[in-house]
Amino acid sequence: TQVRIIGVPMDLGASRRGVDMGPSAVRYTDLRERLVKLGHDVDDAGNVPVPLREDAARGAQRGARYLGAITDVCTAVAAQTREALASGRMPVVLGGDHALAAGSIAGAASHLRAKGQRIGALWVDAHGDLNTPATSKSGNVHGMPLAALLGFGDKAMVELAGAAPALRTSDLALVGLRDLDAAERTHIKKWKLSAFTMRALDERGVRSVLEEAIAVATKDTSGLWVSFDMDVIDPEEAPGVGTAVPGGMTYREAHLAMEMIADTGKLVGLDMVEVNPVLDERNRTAEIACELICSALGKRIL
Ligand code: DIR
Ligand code: MN
Ligand code: MN
Ligand code: MN
Repeated sequence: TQVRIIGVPMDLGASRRGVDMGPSAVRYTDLRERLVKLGHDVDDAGNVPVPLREDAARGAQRGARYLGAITDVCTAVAAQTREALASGRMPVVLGGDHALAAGSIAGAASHLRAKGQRIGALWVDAHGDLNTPATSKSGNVHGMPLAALLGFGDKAMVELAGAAPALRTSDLALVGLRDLDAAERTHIKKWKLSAFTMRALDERGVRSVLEEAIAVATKDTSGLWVSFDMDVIDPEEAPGVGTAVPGGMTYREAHLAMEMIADTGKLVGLDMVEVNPVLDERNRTAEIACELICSALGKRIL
């Protein structure tokens, strides 16, 4: 596969700082060489420019801090993922806070839409990221990108890559949920989303849950995007994340999920987000992120 690494050193969407260093930390694990060893042709587009927090006030509004600046960054990210796909390359987007996915997936969706096709997505995250500026309690935009992709929230963000919604509610599955706001629970019901919590993973196991989640995201769609928030992994194993929540997926469970995703042969792009080197221990969380990307791109033990 031809792969393109795209860095998005953005931490504007979160209150805790440091995920802007995530792309460096993941590159530091020799991601590119490791993907080349798997037989891929890999290039690195470098980083999408992100304004400093100190300069990002433009467009700030109550309910969603730095929304204007984040929307601009996401627009650039969308252009990058669209361009990568148009040139036959699979985008691997390194974050950065999860707000960037409002751009990456929208760009991929617009690429497919031009061919009369739809994107499906797996949102692998402890959180739903289903708030809008009207429902968010934190004002953090990294808690809103999935709602925006589904067509809910700030108009500029919802429409940043053209026709909205970028993603249909029926073409999405959320996996690994364990920390939802009341409004997000309401949205899951109202929008009839396929949501698989940690309880589902505990009761049914990764194999069964991922089979169903993949079936949802690949039914009637022509490409699968995986948006992977590292906080889905248990913080005992992956402490370097923006917003840690106890009781997450194990290292092995996450690998199995990625291996199953690789087996579909339908992966068109991947976000790996919320790696926070400030809170990490000797880069171990970035190291896991790199290994998970390799598994999603076909690394096998045998
Ligand atoms: C919370 C936390 N639901 C919010 N979201 C996080 O701020 O909207 N997402 N941490 O990654
Ligand atoms: Mn997230
Ligand atoms: Mn999260
Ligand atoms: Mn579907």
